[in-house]
Amino acid sequence: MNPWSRAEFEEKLRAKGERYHIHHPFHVAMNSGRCTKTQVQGWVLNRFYYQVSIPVKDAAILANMPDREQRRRWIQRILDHDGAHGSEGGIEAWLRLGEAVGLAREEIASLRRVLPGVRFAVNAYVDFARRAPWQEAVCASLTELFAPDIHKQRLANWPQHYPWIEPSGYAYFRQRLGEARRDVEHGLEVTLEHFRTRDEQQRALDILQFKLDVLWAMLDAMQLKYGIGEAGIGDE
Ligand code: AHQ
Repeated sequence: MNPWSRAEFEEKLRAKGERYHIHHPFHVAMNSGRCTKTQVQGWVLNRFYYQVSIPVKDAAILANMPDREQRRRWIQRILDHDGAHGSEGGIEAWLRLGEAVGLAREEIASLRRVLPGVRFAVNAYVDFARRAPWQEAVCASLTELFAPDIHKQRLANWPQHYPWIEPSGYAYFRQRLGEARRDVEHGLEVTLEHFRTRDEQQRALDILQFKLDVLWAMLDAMQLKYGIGEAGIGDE
């Protein structure tokens, strides 16, 4: 079969957005104000494991990148999360989100309450990034094609739905808006360039589906534990 044109290939990648976790029942409930404080806190607590795993994942990809030009661009992702001269970084901003929803920093940072399903899904992503060719791991990060919408949705809806959340906690979503767009530019360039034959292009779509499943499975675990709206099973 003939490969898709670059435009068609990009279109197929973007069409995967219909399976993005913005459509997961937990996020739909959260962004329409139907989550309890416990459910929002559970989400922040569990997502922290994803946040602290991102720079580890990105460092694994960096180690697999032979090209200096690619490393110079990719290394910025690690600094965005770990912080660098002047900026506190995304991990610190997420801890502030945790405090803004009424959690203690130590409770979040300890990772004690991260659910098995969340840990399992995040570890699958990091392990994939460690052993896959670096271009495939870059392709997996393209779920961020759809991330600006979800950050914008939170910034638009949460203040009115959850007035008890301290607004300073929203800094993370705001800073990701610009970072995600810049990340995706690089990720798309690598992906459209690397996956050439029709089979390779299909492989790219399958990799993106794997990462969509990682994000979806995390929310499945949270929904099972915390429920949605009404008090969930195991609600403390
Ligand atoms: O805050 C997020 C982030 O820093 C990243 C990095 C990127 C990757 O390398 O896979 N993916 C990602 C995502 C972040 N936030 C998620 C959200 O829902 O807030 C979305 C997630 C993604 O779409 O992969």
